Parts: sequence; structure tokens; C-alpha cells
Amino acid sequence: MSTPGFDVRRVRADFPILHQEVRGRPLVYLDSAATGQKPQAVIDALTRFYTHDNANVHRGVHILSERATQAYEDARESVRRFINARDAKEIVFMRGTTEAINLVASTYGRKHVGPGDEVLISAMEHHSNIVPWQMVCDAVGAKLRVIPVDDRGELRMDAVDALLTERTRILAVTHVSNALGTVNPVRELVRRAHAKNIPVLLDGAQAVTHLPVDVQDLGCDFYAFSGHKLFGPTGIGVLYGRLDVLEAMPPYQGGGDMILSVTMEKTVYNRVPHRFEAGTPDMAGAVGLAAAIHYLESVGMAAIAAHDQALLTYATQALSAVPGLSLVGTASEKTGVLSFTLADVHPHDVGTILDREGVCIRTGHHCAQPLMKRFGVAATARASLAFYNTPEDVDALVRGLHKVREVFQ
Ligand code: 7TS
Repeated sequence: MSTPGFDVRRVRADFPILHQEVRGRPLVYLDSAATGQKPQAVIDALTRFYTHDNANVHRGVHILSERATQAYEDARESVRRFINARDAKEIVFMRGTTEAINLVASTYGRKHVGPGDEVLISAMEHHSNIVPWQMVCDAVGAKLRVIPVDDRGELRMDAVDALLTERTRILAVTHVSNALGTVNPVRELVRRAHAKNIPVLLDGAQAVTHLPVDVQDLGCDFYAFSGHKLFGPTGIGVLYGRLDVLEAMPPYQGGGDMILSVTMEKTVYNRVPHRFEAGTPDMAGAVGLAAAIHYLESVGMAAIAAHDQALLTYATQALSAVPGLSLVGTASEKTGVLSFTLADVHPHDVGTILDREGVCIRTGHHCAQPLMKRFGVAATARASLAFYNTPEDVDALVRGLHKVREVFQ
């Protein structure tokens, strides 16, 4: 297995955490959908920021504050370029995908969703793209409606048009499913929603790590993702919002930095994006995220996507040959997520035995309980791939699964 223009061994050399033994075995990390590992460039950027530039942003007249502000705003520009947003003002730094979706639900949602209205999501959403909308709907007396998923884990596109009604105030759907790996036809969903003047939020948490993303090409109104999954630091994430949409939105949290002026009678809110960034932001996180983005750009997202697809094909074949293994999620378009059950072995037992072999996977409901219910399982075992994974990692997983079978025979 080789991908032209991509050298996985060179990539792996950039990730110090991967080069260790755990439980007496070489570490095999197959849990990147939960969080990505960090290249040395990100670790160095954080150290450099705290060693040389740390100060609060947008405040001080002094040199350190100037440098920190510059680094923070440069990071915004790096994100803009990475997802091809038109304007850096469209990039709001958040804590992660969860906070980004909550922001949209509690500002845009509270403003536009009223009694009897509808919010449309899908059956494969992460809880963070379900619960915030449920909270809005409960508060105003609106209805949450759901695009169903078929047996392969693809959205039932034939059901979409009837679910986009004159009461639908927003469509919020994941670009890539964390539990199935399905890549949804989001451009087509945006097209159909926009034809009825319905705005669209895309949850990009699992997409930006695998695919080149161009928000102008997708045409979405909002796009959310987390830095820590994108091989950057924890505590930082991004909400992209189309400028005209963001500008018409009320603020989220109140506090420092989000104001132009305050009197006891009245506050004038700051311009976008600062209006949505109350308080001291995660400056170091933004700098680290920018370093992750620069690193990914140097490797090339197209090469990363090609490696991901080749490894997914290899892993799908290898896992399908394990007796008793059943893949959950077999969509025609997928990224490197392999959710499965193994005969009647509980997924937690699968995960525990794999862990003894040095293989890290995730087990459970993957914060997608309605989706698990749809597939009639309480939990699955999930191996998730990143661009630093190799066919040898997949082989180690398969060897581990044979161990599981021996134990439970
Ligand atoms: N949306 C999707 C599609 C996700 O996969 C996740 C996290 C989130 C939203 C929330 O992101 P956060 O960074 O705000 O927590 N998914 C997972 C996962 O699959 N395993 O652990 C976390």
C-alpha cells in the first residue's frame, strides 16, 4: 500500500507520542476520531508562545501584547485559508465543536426558532448536534425532526425534501459521522435547503481531519470543528459563519473583548468575530491550532485524503475476514472509521483485550445513542484511522481481534 507523494514513515517521525511501548508492546493508536495526536511542530509552537510571546490579547500597549495579538489574529487567518472562508472575520474561535454548535443554537436558534417551527437534524448526529437543538426546541415549543439513516449508514436523501418544510428554521447535520465514518452529501443538502431559504450548519469535527474542506464551495452558513481532533491543542475550536449571517446574530456570552462601550444603561457590542469571543481567549490554543494547520498544509490534505482512503480499503478487507465480525456503517463514501461488533462479545471486552496488546480503540455509544438504537446495538468497538496510521497498525488490530476470539471461544 503506497500513496504517491505521501511518506507515512516520515509523517510518523513527526509524532513523538507514537514511538513508545505500552504494556510491553509497540503502541498502536487507532482512536483518532476521539482526539488526534500532536506533531512536534504543535508542541514546539505552544512552548514558543509561552516562552516568548505570552500576554493578553487586544489590550496592552506593550510589545508582548502586540506579539500575542498578532499571533492570535494570524492564527485566525490560517484557519480562514485552511477552509477557504472569504474573510477572517468569519472565523470565531471557540472551545471546540460543542461550544460552536451551542453558540449557533442559543443565538441564531433562539432568535429564529419559534413555537411550531422545526429544526432538522439527522439520525447520525453526535449528541453535541442533538442536545443543543433539543434545548432550543423545548424552550420555544418547536419540533426536532430527523433525517433517517439506511442500513448501510447513509442518509435517506429521498426523505429530505419532505422534511424541509416551510416551518424548518435550520438544517444542522454532520459532514462525516464519528460513529460510522459516512461522508454525507452535504453540498447537495445545502443546495436543497437553500432552495427553500433554510440555512445550514455543518458539523465538521470528523471531516476536516480527513478531507480538504472549502466552505465557499460547500455553501454552508455555519461550519464547526475542534482543534484537538485536527492534531492541534485541546480547548480551541472554530465556528465559521457567513459574515452577513454572523453580523445579524446577537452575542453569545457577555464580558470583556465582546464590547465597544459599556455604560450601566447600555452596552454597544463589538464587531464580528470579537462579539462572540467574550473574555480572554485561548491564545496559545489558537497558535497551536495554526501550527497544526501549517503542518497539515505541508503534508497536503489531498495526500492525506488519498492515504486515508487506501488505508480504509485495506482495513475494511482485513476486518471483514475476521470470523464473527460485523461492520456497522458500510456507506459507499466513508472516511477511516471502522465501527464493529464481534459475535456476542461485549465491545468493552474487545477494547480491554486489545488494550493489553497495545492497541487503543474506543468502545461504547460514541455519543451517538440514537444512532446505536437505529442499528439495534448498545455499543460498538471503533477503530479510527489518521494519516499517521499504517497497514501494520491494522494488522496489529486484526491479530488482537483473533486473541479476543480465542479468549471468548
Ligand atoms: N461532532 C462530531 C461529529 C464529533 O465526532 C465530536 C466528538 C463532536 C462533535 C464534539 O467535539 P468536541 O471536540 O466539542 O468534544 N467526537 C468524539 C468521538 O467520536 N469520540 O470522542 C469524541
